[in-house]
Amino acid sequence: MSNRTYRFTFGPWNISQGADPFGPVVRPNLDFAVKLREYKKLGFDGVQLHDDDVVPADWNVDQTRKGVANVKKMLADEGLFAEFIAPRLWEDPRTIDGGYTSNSEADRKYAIDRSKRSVDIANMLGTRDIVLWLAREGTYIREAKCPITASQRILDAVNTLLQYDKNIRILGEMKPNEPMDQAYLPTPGHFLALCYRTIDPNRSGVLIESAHSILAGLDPSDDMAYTLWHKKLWSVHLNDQNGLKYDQDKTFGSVDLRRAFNTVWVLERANYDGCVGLDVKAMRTTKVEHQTKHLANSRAMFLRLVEVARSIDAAKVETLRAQRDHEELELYILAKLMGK
Ligand code: 3MF
Ligand code: MG
Repeated sequence: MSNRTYRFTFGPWNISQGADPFGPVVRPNLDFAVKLREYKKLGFDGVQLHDDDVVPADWNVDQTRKGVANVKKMLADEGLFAEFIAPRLWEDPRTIDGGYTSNSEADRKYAIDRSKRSVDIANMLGTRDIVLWLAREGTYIREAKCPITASQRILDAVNTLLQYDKNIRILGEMKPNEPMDQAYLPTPGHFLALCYRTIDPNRSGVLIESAHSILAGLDPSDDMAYTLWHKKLWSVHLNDQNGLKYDQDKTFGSVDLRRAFNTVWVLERANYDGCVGLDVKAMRTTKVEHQTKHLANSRAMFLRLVEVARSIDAAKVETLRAQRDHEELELYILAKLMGK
């Protein structure tokens, strides 16, 4: 078992105002600069960013260059690095029915142009990773789009970006539903298959979010193990999820400790060397003075589970496996999780 240290990251959207579809904000807005000052205090090393977390999407080239330079300095002053840029393609009116898979040619062009601009921002901030959460690439009713054409359009979009910049990497962050009823390429496995069809499979991989796998009825640790085996797990969004409902982004390990343990154990055994990203939301009831606790707690849970994983007696596990004594193996793991 390794003794390496992990690099922790999260996105500024993880310090939020607590609005939900049924009620308004319950905490004041914090400026980006104020959020950045929290990172190191909370034990984090880097920042995950949407393109418009950095600069507004409608700024021209010159404004964008100056704005990005300003954010680059803000990050440097805090001793933080930018992990990735994700084009936020789901809020603009032109992507109401998807970007890459929209039926409108003009909307598809907007989505591609905005994604290319995200690549430019990534370059200026010194990161080569572009994350694609394909939020609206799906349908509310099956008949709304041609699913066969949609697959090709997503591949074309990824290829266009790989072609646009010969250095960047594309990481698909797949989620089976929400906001759409059904998303195209709903799981990491789906995107993985697409990676091998791109013009550069070596620069095509995945980011796996625990809650997204759970929403697809899959185990996040198995999803991660499979993509690690492909050498294509380049980032993670660790969190937790209480069953099949809206995407909850709960504190890592808070619902199913054993599932979280298995996630950490897999990352440890595979020598995962990407960032440990957390995509977690504070509960709506959280007071303003506690609004970053979910981040600190998720990180602490991860590190506690690393300790547990490193304390597992691999020889004992092998013996129990060979004896097919899964009852004893289960008790061994449960006892470890209870600190016994
Ligand atoms: C939605 C998500 C997204 C992505 C983010 C960065 C807003 O379920 O997980 O969070 O993580 O867009 O890719
Ligand atoms: Mg996420």
